[in-house]
Amino acid sequence: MIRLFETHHVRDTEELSGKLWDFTPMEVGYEDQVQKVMVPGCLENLPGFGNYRGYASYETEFEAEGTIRLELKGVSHFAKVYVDGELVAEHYGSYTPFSLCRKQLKKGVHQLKVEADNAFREEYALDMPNDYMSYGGISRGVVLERLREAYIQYVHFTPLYQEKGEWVCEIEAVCENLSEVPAKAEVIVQIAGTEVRMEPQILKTEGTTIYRTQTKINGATAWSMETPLLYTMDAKLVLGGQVIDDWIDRVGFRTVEICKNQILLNGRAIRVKGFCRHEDHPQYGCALPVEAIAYDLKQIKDMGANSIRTTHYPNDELFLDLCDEMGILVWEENHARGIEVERMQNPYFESQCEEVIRGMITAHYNHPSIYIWGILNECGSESEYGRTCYQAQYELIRKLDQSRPTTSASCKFYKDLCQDLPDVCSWNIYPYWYEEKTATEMAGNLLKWIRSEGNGGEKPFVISEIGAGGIYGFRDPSHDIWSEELQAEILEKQLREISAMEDCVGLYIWQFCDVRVSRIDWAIRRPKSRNNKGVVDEYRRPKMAYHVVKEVFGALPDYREE
Ligand code: ADA
Repeated sequence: MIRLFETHHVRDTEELSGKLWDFTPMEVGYEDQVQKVMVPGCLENLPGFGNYRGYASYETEFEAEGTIRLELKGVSHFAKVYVDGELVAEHYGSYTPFSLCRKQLKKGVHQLKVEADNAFREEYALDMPNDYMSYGGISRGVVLERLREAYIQYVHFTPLYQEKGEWVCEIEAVCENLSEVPAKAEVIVQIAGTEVRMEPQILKTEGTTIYRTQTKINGATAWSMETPLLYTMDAKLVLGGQVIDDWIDRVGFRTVEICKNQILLNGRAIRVKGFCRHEDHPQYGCALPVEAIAYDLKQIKDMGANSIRTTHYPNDELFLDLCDEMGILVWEENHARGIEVERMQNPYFESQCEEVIRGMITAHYNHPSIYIWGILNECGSESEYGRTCYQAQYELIRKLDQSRPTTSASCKFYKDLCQDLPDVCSWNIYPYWYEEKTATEMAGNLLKWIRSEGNGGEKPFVISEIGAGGIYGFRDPSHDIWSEELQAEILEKQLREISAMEDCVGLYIWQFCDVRVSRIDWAIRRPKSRNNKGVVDEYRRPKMAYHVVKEVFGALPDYREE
């Protein structure tokens, strides 16, 4: 499954994933392991491939004639794509989609081959052994689209503000002409009972043609945590009086603003009760089927949480579709965890970060659940060089999206040089676990510093990680380290102390479930080769901490004024 709804009625699309592909490992020692595997899926979850690093090839066939577009939603870490034996695309970036068009295909059956590489290489600046597992393979869906002479690349919808029951919105449609001749075309968008006809334009033969308009939409109900109402936005491309393409998405009418030290959703100050979540599962790796994602979200809601931070990369659109429907606020972040200044100076680092940001925002722009963009978790924000990267990336985000605030989770206590740059100051703290101090002390002192020498001014303050380790089933009356008892005890203190802080928008628990960590560098310091700070274990079995979170979060309203 690619999305939770039909994205085209006019364009002829076919999911190429959701079935078995021919799989050939390309590394030495695996020659006899040629087999059929399910796509999407993770390499490491195939029997005998738990620690595979390197290239592997995936092949399938499709039928087509004329112009096609292939969209791959996620291949880790690097992909080479071949159609009928010809290399037609290369892409680095495990967590963002990419696409390619081919013209004049002869009628018949065609071969698609994807070579995926999950090795750690110098030129893959964002992937390194880490406190999570960077899985390999075709981990998200693959779609084939049969196109006509032009098509809609995407449509972005921005609800700006509401005025006497009428929403003022912006619509931007980006179209590409695939033919050799310029042609006049119109884009007509149906949304919430309103038809928006965009000024006809000549579709250029080089590059894209952009349609933009501001429009008023009457009577739409706002999207919120309690009423996550979605509307279908159906855009049609009309050429010579004929509808030749369409592009359908779901949107929500809502605003996100910063007002002094608060984050406002539709004008109301929110209280963030969140979880950090990795895409990780012992059976599926990062390629969780939609049913498993939905189960995670059910547990998260059951504990009274209202937000998820997609640590530490952009997530599958199925996850975002579910969050849109379930009224869960999403902090979506680019792909970078713990990259210190030396590695930030890798010649590929900045361009690869920017590529991920571009891919993430372009693809996920319309999801009403995303209320903030995050970048560069715990990277080199204490250095002048690091600051130039933070600055460039915030600028890029603001160019691509003015409707959402920005942030970044830091751990560079009293040394961070970047607190003036984002809209929200976010900090990862581990009182009672890595630090002896109380949460009140740690967060309080930090906040004082942010508001003064830290240069963060009066901005909203969020605790972006807080938590403690506990191994499922290890019960110990003396509350030993790694016991469920100690984890529950620490979390309770952390949650109660942070929630009592007036000048703090809220917190994200590290983390929802236990996750596998890299064998290199990390497994040695993590029992069971897992980061065990989940409130459920890797199989989603609740630990004692689950009930503590449910009690504390359950008693706290979603908005701060209540
Ligand atoms: C960091 C980091 C997380 C995780 C966590 C931990 O703050 O952002 O990815 O590694 O610490 O468990 O120590």
